[in-house]
Amino acid sequence: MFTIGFVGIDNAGKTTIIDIFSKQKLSQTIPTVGVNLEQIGFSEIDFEVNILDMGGQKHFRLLWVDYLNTVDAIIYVIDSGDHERLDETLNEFRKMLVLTEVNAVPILVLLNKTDLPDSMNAMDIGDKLSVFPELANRNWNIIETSAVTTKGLIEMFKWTYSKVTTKTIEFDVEYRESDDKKYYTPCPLLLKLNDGNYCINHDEFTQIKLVPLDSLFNSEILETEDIIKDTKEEFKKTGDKVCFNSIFVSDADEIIHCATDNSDIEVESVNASKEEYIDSYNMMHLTGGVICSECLYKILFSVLKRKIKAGIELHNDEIESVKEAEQRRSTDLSKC
Ligand code: G3D
Ligand code: MG
Repeated sequence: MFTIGFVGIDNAGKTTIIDIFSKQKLSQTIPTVGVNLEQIGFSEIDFEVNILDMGGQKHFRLLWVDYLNTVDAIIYVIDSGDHERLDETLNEFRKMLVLTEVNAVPILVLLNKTDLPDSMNAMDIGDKLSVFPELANRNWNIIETSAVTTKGLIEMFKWTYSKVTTKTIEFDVEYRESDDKKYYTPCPLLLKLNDGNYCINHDEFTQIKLVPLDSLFNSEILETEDIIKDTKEEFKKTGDKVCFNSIFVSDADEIIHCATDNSDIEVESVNASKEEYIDSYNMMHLTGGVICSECLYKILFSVLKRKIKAGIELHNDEIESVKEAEQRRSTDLSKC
């Protein structure tokens, strides 16, 4: 079994990221006391790891030294939105390099919270880190992550897996090609939760009904527009949205065509990029594709927060859906 140490000053997002893998939760508000050990298994790929979550508050940093000598890889987490504490985290990073000179394992730096406005980017921080002479002989890398959109978390997983096992792994969303179009199946904008299927298109978490992609390619159906129209009408009766469980992505012009509402989405106009959506889908897949009402509430709530920050007007039904999720969450905590 391999051991990975998560290090970084307090509030960087270490526990939140670990929880996405271990508990499929999106956030954790209790600061880590001391050092926590989690064991996480990924049965699909026969991979089990110990995760050490090392408390980042000043008085716990002394504990790092003992634990760092037991790890096979280090993940150092930096809050990209916290300009004020940048010097502090760079100093701790350098101390950590010195502490691990004997056990000089690979280091991955996560520039986390890149969903925040005014966040620092990997180029700038990478430049600052690379001047440390202690880093010269180390196997290291830096990636941008977000525990909110799950951006970069697949890359983090792939990197860590390849460093500790010396094997590589691919988690690609499956797609099929027809008329030069790539149809992702299942759709990367689809979240399969235990209380239904949700479409995360346009930052909305709309509950939808699924129509298998294959019915779109059935040889008896010549006109896909017709099946979209018919099915939409059918579901109008029930008040549900219909999803064809397919997203057409045009690589050339960065346009996502959504078969749910037959619309084109410009990737720039949505909060996350196409790759981020696909990563989010992959992450769900990796963690079992299921999250409970507690987490659903957190996702919905984070969407509202992001909209408020961006100055977007909220609809009443969005607020109602968060209230509903909040209610389900309090009665459904046992599933977490
Ligand atoms: P730590 O374990 O490194 O000390 P935590 O940090 O995991 O406890 O996270 C600290 C706070 O940052 C939490 O906020 C958490 O939700 C938030 N956070 C973690 N990752 C991200 C991210 O990628 N983006 C954003 N926007 N926030 C993140 P709260 O308010 O719960 O204390
Ligand atoms: Mg913590």
